[in-house]
Amino acid sequence: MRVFDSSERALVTTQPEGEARMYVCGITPYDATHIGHASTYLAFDLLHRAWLDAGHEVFYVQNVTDVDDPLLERANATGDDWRALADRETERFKDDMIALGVLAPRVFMTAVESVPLVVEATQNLVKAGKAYLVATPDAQHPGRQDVYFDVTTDPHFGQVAKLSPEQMRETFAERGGDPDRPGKHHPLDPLLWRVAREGEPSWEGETLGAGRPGWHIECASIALRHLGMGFDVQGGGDDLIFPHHEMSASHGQVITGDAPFAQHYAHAGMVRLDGEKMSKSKGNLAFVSKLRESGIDPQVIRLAILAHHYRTSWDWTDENLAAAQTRLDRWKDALSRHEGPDPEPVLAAVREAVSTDLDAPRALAAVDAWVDEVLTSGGSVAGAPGLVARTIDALLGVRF
Ligand code: 5CA
Ligand code: ZN
Repeated sequence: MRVFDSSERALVTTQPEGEARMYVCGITPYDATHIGHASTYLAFDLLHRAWLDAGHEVFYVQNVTDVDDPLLERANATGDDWRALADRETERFKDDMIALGVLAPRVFMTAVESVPLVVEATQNLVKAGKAYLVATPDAQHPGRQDVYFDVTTDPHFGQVAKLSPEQMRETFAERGGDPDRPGKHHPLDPLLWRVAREGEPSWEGETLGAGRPGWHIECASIALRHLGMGFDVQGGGDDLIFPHHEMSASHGQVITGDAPFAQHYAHAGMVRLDGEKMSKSKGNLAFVSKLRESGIDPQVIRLAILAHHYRTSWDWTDENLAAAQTRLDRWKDALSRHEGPDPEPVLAAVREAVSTDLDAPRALAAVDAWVDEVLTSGGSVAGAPGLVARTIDALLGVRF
């Protein structure tokens, strides 16, 4: 199984020792799942399937960031209870993933569930001098302190994204970081524990005081707990390369004194709508659940997404859906027959395409070519459509 490693900027061969271990960053459930999210999870679903096909068991872990600033802000803005919002959207996400035929992670852990892990890891980092306290500006509660991670304690820091110091600083500020917070030792130091603020949910933090987890330590703690160091693939969208995956890796490395956090880092490109990255903060969204409610077959949504290579950035349009519907209809027609041309080359071609950097468009083209042949000239191999259908089901997740 080969996949493009964003850190090495090259195609690499994954080499799981027995069970393959994968962590993919999950949703922040303050709104419904959009096509961009779905596209990222479909990419890693293909990796999951390719590993299974190669004979590996797969230990797949995914988190849910069910407590975070944007979620609390949304709940405040709409007068919703933050927990009800998170639960509702997490359930909707699961329904969407099931409908799209995504194989479930073995462990699906929420940020709230990870609190004890985060508290333990953060206390240990403070004790070891790898994390430090920063006073909060909260006049009502003088003396309360947030906890920050000291990035200079990790000799491997910067190895995931391999950005210049200027690029790191700029990207950190754009993606939720706080380079200018007074009291920090280094502008890039990320938050580990946010001490309780008025009106915000908080959890018991032992010596840290009540508070809630920072973002990167959430994923680092969950990955370490379930997968351990050196797991095979850390995945997510390419908006997470820096700072998120850099910081989670760094946390893992400093907590364990071991490296690397993950053998490989793989990232999906951003799906756009009207030329801009589809994002909850911008509101330019196509929701999977809305499309389903409007009667669109989830298999059509799946095929519409798989028509694009996962590393490209592409625009979601209605034409994508129309093309996928046409493709699905043709496939159904061909697969409902009793005979067809030799199916073995299609199986080989789909396997080859998926195991070479998850090249779904090439896999779809191989099936299209076989389907064209069935629909134009038939074919004489009895049971061929059955084998092709099972290939499509196992490797591409499209069921008939
Ligand atoms: N909870 C964090 C990860 S720990 C988070 O980024 N949540 S999210 O809801 O914003 O995104 C969920 C996943 O979808 C992430 O892997 C993210 O990289 C990916 N993603 C977000 N927007 C897009 C998009 N427009 N296209 C493709 N993938 C996207
Ligand atoms: Zn994450």
